[in-house]
Amino acid sequence: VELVPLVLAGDRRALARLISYVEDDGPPARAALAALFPHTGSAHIVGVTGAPGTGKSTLVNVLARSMRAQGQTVGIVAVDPTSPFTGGALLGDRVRMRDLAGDPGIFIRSMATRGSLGGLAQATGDAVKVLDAAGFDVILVETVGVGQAEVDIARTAHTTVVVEAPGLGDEVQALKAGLMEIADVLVVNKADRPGAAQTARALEVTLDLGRSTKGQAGWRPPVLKAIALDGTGVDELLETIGAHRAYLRESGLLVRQERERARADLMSLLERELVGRLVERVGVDVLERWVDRIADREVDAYSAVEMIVEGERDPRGV
Ligand SMILES: Nc1nc2c(ncn2[C@@H]2O[C@H](COP(=O)(O)OP(=O)(O)OP(=O)(O)O)[C@@H](O)[C@H]2O)c(=O)[nH]1
Ligand SMILES: [Mg+2]
Repeated sequence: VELVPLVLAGDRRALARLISYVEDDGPPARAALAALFPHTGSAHIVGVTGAPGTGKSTLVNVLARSMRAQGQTVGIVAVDPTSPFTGGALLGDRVRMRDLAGDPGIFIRSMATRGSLGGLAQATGDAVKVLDAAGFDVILVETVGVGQAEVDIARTAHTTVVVEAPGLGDEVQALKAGLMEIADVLVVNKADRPGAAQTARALEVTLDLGRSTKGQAGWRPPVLKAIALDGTGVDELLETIGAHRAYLRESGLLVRQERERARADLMSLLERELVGRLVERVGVDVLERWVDRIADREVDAYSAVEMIVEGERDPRGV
């Protein structure tokens, strides 16, 4: 908690340490987050997600540089999925470190997968809050869109950029559907490769078929093309992100989003807290015996839940 004033004053070392605490969770982190909370709410949070290897890290890198050129400060949170796909990650991230390190207006943080993915989503959301409180104008959150947890992380963003690339395999097409739903902006990266125009057209068609993205009647996700490697299309992407932000403000959606986020935060924390307390009160051993009973078809799960919550002590009468 003594780190809080330092973080608010822009101390980078304190910032890094506090995010580590947040990753580990625990009471000190919670106290610090509580103290920082009143200072959050001014950053524009931009999620960058997409299939593995589409060029997200490279794109985040050039985006951050352009934002800096416009005088904005940028926090970057890269969620390391430790997935079997991370071929490009190391390279992209190393390039990013080299290009952006040393600029005091940029702070880069990788979140490692520790424990459950749900925990990762929580920790990432909290790291974003810390950067928000520390005063960064924009926070870029890179996630690989392979699972629900990553999609949840993307949902904490105001603006979600989904990165595609031409010529991806069928297995990647499958996850597109879920990603399309959360996209505010679509980018076909690697436009220097053949098939980019085709991919962009396919996305437009999918948009025509789908329509309702996040219930945003007044916003159709634009499909842009980019070459992250040389920065082509990045200005347009930046403009589009700005336009989406303006749209959120003017339509009143920003306020509604904020409420939704607050609700989701509250519910997930309540769930964790209540289940944790219940497990503590009932005891893991007793829960295991309930599991046995359900597995033995002595009782169904619904009835078991009712009895556990009502405080029935021991299912096998020990
Ligand atoms: N041809 C071409 N290659 C690109 C472009 N952008 C990125 N790449 C390359 O694609 C590879 C993956 O780039 P990354 O930026 O690491 O991709 P990523 O989406 O962050 O990858 P993961 O984090 O592993 O999912 C690297 O070898 C990049 O150099 C582009 O516009 N054109
Ligand atoms: Mg990456």
